[in-house]
Amino acid sequence: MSSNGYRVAVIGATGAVGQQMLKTLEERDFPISELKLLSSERSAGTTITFKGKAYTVEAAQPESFENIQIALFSAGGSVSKELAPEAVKRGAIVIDNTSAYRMDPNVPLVVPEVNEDKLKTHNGIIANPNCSTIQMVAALEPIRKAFGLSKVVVSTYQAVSGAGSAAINELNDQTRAILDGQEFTPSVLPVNGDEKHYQIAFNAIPQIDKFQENGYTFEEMKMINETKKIMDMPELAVAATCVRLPVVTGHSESVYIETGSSDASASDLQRLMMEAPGVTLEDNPAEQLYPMPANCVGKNDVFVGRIRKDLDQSNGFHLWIVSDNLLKGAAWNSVQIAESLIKLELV
Ligand code: NAP
Ligand code: 3JM
Repeated sequence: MSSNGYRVAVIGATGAVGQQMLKTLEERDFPISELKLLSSERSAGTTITFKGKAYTVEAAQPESFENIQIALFSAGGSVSKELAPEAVKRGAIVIDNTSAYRMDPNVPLVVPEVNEDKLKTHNGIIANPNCSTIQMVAALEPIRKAFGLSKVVVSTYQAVSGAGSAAINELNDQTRAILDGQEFTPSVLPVNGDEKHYQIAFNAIPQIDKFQENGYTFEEMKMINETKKIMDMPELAVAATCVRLPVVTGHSESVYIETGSSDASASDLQRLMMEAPGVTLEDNPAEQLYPMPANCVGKNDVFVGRIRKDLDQSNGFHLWIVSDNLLKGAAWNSVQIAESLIKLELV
């Protein structure tokens, strides 16, 4: 570190994740001596204010990374594929928010509450998991540690902000059009740039990211493969169904798990959630207390409630897990990784 901080670049600084990244860096008072804000040609030349100082956004290119120590990437997989190696070549540590390197065996895939130690094995690139994976494993890891884990079946209720600022605009515009009785043509969801687009306002779309040959979507396969990698359990049975909802921010998940032993009770799991780092228990049916996306926006924690024992399966439990997808799901987890790198003296 130079005298007053690190030389940091944010790639995708004008996007939904990049904006939260800057807000989080500011809130955490992350030690920065020099800040470079990068985007595509489209936003180059625009100005972003960080800690009261105006920065001009530049178009990202290999030379942008000269002298950078920490590069936070959230500009899509193809940008990471092209530019992350260029940043590493120039001596930067890359924290990548895209799916480009997550399953690469040479790249640690890190949720600090779960596997911070894996940072020590990095070779320049560290991958930030998918938003839906992060909030789920943060809640499941303490249960795995205490009682073992053999099976996970998850259905998600995901917010549009996970698909970028174009999807947020699409939801707002469609909602307004429908309420005003106006015509509209869907153009962003389920997959921006794909052939078919569907209405998201007042709807639910059971497709997030592209379909794979096995009938699962890529988002579902991310959850399945990333969960096994982060928890270091290739044998764990995981199934996922990912659904997009007309919610702006905050992903919800209905999760069924089977623990390794039949010794656990619902109150054991509640106690574990109460003690888990980065997790807040909100679980009191008598007072209708449970997590909801509208209440988690702007908060870094993962919120868990509705914890029940399955009525037929003695080692089966149901949980409801909610978090701000742009914070713990993306920006906060990335900044947390950067803070861990400093703490472990890896940067
Ligand atoms: P977004 O709102 O659409 O923003 C995209 C950002 O990438 C903008 O800053 C854009 O710059 C920039 N960009 C696009 N093409 C570029 C290029 N060729 N070179 C440099 N910059 C480029 O999307 P978002 O929601 O912020 O998400 C961005 C990426 O983060 C996603 O594609 C995804 O890979 C990742 N992500 C990860 C998670 C997670 O779960 N960890 C969650 C959401 C997103 P302009 O302003 O110039 O267009
Ligand atoms: C979340 O490469 C792209 O166009 C981005 C697709 C994308 C991803 C991804 O695969 O990196 C959009 C939204 C994610 C993610 O975090 O997996």
